[in-house]
This record gives sequence, C-alpha cells and structure tokens, in this order.
Amino acid sequence: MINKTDKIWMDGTFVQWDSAKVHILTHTLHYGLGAFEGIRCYDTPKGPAVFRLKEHVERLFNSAKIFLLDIPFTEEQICNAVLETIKINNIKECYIRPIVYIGYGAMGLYPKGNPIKVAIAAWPWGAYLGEEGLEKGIRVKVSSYIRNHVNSNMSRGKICGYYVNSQIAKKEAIMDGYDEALLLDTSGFVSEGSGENIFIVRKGVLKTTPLTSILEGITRNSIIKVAEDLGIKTIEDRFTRDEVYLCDEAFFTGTAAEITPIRELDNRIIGRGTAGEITKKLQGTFFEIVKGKNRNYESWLTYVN
Ligand code: PPE
Repeated sequence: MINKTDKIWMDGTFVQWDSAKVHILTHTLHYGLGAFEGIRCYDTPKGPAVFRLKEHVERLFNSAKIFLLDIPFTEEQICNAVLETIKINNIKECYIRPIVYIGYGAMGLYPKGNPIKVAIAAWPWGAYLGEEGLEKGIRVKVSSYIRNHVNSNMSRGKICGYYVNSQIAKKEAIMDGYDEALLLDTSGFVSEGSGENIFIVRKGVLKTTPLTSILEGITRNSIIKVAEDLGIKTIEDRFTRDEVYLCDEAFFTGTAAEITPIRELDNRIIGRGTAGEITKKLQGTFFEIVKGKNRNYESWLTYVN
C-alpha cells in the first residue's frame, strides 16, 4: 500500500491527497496516452535534494513532444511545482510522480479539444526491489514477452500505455518465482528490465544496451559518467542473453530500482552469486552522490529549500 502524504499538485493548485480525483471518462485512462516521470528526492546534510530534476522534467517534455501533447506549463513551472510538492508535504526522502494526461472531453481515439492535465504526487518509497535485493542482488528471468518494436513504442518517451508490456513481463517473472523480468528486443538482443536499464561487467569493462528499444535512463546516464570518473570504461552495444549468463557482474539501474545487483539470470548464477565488486563501487558512489556526500556531483542536486 502506498504511503500517503498530505497534498497533490493538480494543474497549478494543491488538493488534499484523498480529493485528487479524475473523471472515469478521462481519456488517458481508456487509451493509455499520457507521459509520466519518476524522480527521487534524498535527504542530504543540507536538507532534501532532488536528483537530476532538470533532466527528468526535460524528459517529460520530450515524451509529450513525441506524442504531440501540449503541456500548458513551462519546464521551469513544473520544476518549481515538484519542489513545492515536496515542501508542502514536509517530506525528506520521497519518490515524485509527475504525470501529463489527456483529460475528460471527447471519447474516441482523436481527443479533439480535450484538456491536457498535469499532476504531481510525492510519497516515501523504499527499496523498489527490496532491501535485500539492493544488497545481495535479485533473481531475474528473461521474459517470454518482448519489448515493442521501436516504431510501436518510440522508447525515448516514458508513456503510460507502454507499461502494459512491462506489467505482463513483471507478473510472469514473479509468478515464476523470480524478482524481475529482463526483456529482449524484436531482434532477440537484451533490451531492459520492466522498469530498469541493464549493465553487465566483463573483465573490468561495463557494457550497456544502446539507446534503441530502451528508455533513455537518467540513472543509466549517471552511472556511465560515474564509471568514467572512476576510470571504468562503458561500451554501449547490443548483447545477447548468454553474454549475461557469462558475465562477471550485472545490475539494473533506475530511479525506483536505484542500483540493484542481479545475482541470477534464468537460473545461471552470475559471478559469485552476490553483488560484484564494480557494482558495489558504483552503487556506493551513487548513494554518496544522491545523499549529498560527494561534492563532485553537486550540480546533479536541486535543494528543496
Ligand atoms: N527503463 C524503463 C522501462 C523504466 O521504466 C525506467 C524507469 C528505466 C528504464 C530507468 O530510467 P531512469 O529512472 O531514468 O533511470 N522506471 C520508473 C518507473 C518504475 C515504476 O514501477 O513505476 C522509475 O524507476 O521511476
């Protein structure tokens, strides 16, 4: 169950959590065209700070651009609204969910004149794949479902309806006794998790999926930069599932999932079956950065107060 907070921002004003409602004929609810973001705010010695706020809001606007949704606010207004939402709810660490959706008006696939609505909620959300998963790694299964073709899902958009594919993959993985799904692309190469990007490590070099069928993850981008600064090279190239079976380390990245080690794929133990050395190093640095304990990445933090 979600950890309720006090207020939700809706189209420029705050409403009480329990009153943040939409009409049942809200267009996005029926047809899935809406864009959303997942952002995290961490407590730091200088108070709560949002990680890479600008980049997340920029991606929200890019998602809207791809799908011709005209957001009736500026990026700056949305950035400020995110900060206000955290402030008004008086929370130190939270997950923030901005959503752009097509409101009530016409039905049918062409929502002529329906308003474009925006809401922002924030609530405390712990380790997405469990505390133990974060520390020791999770068990993953290659999904029997595949990521949609790049001309079905234009993957630079973070679009509500895309997550039907993720949900069925996740459900299958959990029903089969795993923690998470790994989806392949339409050519059979590794794509990403249901809500995470993937990295593997082989002989000290990182490899991650190129930006074709995957979401352009902000955590992925951060890890590539941090790895570079630590002298670890990253290759962005396609790879197959058996390359994951044989790698030394693997991990997922995402705002919700943070840096979650993968200890098993399809019952093949990865490395020593626990979080690998490079994974731990990157994870440790990531948490230092988001918690405001690494000066070199200050520009990635937006302080709430
Ligand atoms: N791929 C997908 C499909 C995805 O949904 C996410 C984020 C990522 C990669 C990683 O992107 P980034 O957060 O920018 O590093 N998934 C979001 C939704 C999770 C949910 O269950 O809801 C998230 O992590 O916020």
